Amino acid sequence: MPPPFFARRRFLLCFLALVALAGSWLRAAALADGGLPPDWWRDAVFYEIFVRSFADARSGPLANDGIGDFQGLIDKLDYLNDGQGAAGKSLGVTALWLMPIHPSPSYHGYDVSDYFAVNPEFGDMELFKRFLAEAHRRGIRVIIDFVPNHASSQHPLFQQALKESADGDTRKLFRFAEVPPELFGPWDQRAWHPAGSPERGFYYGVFSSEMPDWNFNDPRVTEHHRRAAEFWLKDVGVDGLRLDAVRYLLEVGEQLQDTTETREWLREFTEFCHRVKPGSFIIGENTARMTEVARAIRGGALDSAFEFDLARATIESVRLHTPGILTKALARLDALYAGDSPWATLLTNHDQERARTQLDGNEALTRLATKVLFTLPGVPFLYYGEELGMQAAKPDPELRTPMPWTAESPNAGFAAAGVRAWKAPKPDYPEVNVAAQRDASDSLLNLYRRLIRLNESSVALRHGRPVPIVADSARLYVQMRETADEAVVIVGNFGAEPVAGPKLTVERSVLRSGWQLSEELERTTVAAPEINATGGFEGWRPLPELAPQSVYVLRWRR
Ligand SMILES: [Ca+2]
Ligand SMILES: [Ca+2]
Repeated sequence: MPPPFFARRRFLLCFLALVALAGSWLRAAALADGGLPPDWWRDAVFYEIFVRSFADARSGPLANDGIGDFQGLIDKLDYLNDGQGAAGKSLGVTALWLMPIHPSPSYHGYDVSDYFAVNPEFGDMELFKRFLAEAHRRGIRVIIDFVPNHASSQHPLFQQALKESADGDTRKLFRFAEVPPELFGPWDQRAWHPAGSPERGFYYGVFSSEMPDWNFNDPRVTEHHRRAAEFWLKDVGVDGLRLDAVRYLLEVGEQLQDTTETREWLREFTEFCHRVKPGSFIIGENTARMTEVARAIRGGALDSAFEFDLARATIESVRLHTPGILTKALARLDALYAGDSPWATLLTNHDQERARTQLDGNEALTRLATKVLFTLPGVPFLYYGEELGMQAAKPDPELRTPMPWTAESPNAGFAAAGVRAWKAPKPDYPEVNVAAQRDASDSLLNLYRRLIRLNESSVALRHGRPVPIVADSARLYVQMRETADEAVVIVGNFGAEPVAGPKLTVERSVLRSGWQLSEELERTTVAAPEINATGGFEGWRPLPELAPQSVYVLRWRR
């Protein structure tokens, strides 16, 4: 019979196991009925999809028109996450961001002509809801693009405004002026556009004449946007919104971006979304520098935002073999957010050259950048096709070409072979496609799978508190983060040659002797350090040598 201490401990372990089991059952149940645990997005890995380019249905009313649609998306959900966890063969992402799905005159959809409907080329609302249910069934949550700053010039309200005289009521929903107060916008583009005839004046469209800015000083605009947000979050059941171009909502005098009034509007809008759907996730596209992005997030204007400075630092660090660029960016973020990490990490999105293109087509560097991405603090976002190493430079439509599923000519499995696709796939699709990489264990696709699971399994990796760590070589990438019962040290060699492993010193951490240590990424064995009374170690050399372009994740578990 064990002594009472062990009996108590066994009871405690059983109890904890039951609690964990109940927790996972509750999570699954919550996903099924649409309820959302708070901050679910902090544990998610997001995948950004351009519906037009993902998959054309093979049967039904939307089939074989060369345009991706919701049915095609449903048919490919098992590729993204088959709901079987590590036992399955899927990529393992747990959330999707769909680029605009609303009716729009453009191919990209960032000029919305009806905020309450879906683009008929993609399907109808019933089909969209079926897609949503299929995603939720697999444990995948879905956020959609929401474009608050501007409408389409084809939006019925703007069309009506164009017809009105200068004091017309609908004109007040947009920014009209008899004479433009200034001709140019924040990046010296033309921002005031003639409204058709001299007596109708000009209107403001920060992006283009096809995208008239809403006038947020008119309360009807806020009311319209809130009704639309409530419709999608509550009636349709999406799990969050990705807000487009949030720097530009409210202009104040000559200040055309990053105004206090914009952050205040966003804070109230985000609160509204949380009220109508508790747990809904509001992430913004703010292309400002990290100080401004942090001000928005920390002030409650957004739950999260893309950390574009960090993305640039990641790519440049890898491209120039200079981890210091990234280390400095991370140190600034740690200071700005006091150790919290609510921001979204990425290598690229639909507006940027593909990662492999930015890395001069180099596959080894692309793999390295990917390893760095999924070992950064934050919430990772991945743009479709990056997991295959697609390459593309601007103009924008080239960044948004059909997903290559197979080597089938001429549509790469995106659409049936006899169909004329809305856009041709990239010419390297015979090699760069899902089928070619799925079963090749050393493929980029399989590296993504491994990294996504590693990232999802480690709270310390995603959101651990930063721990000061000193290495005896400044040429290496070294980070440490910890939670109450886990610690990770990330060691990277960004160079093309092997180097000697560094000696690492930590003064204090959560570590205690007896915690289990393993290396989780490069599949190597490491020597454990002597942990002192404050959780520190001195001059520890975990690896004799670091392979070229490698990232090691040394992970302790209690
Ligand atoms: Ca179609
Ligand atoms: Ca605006």
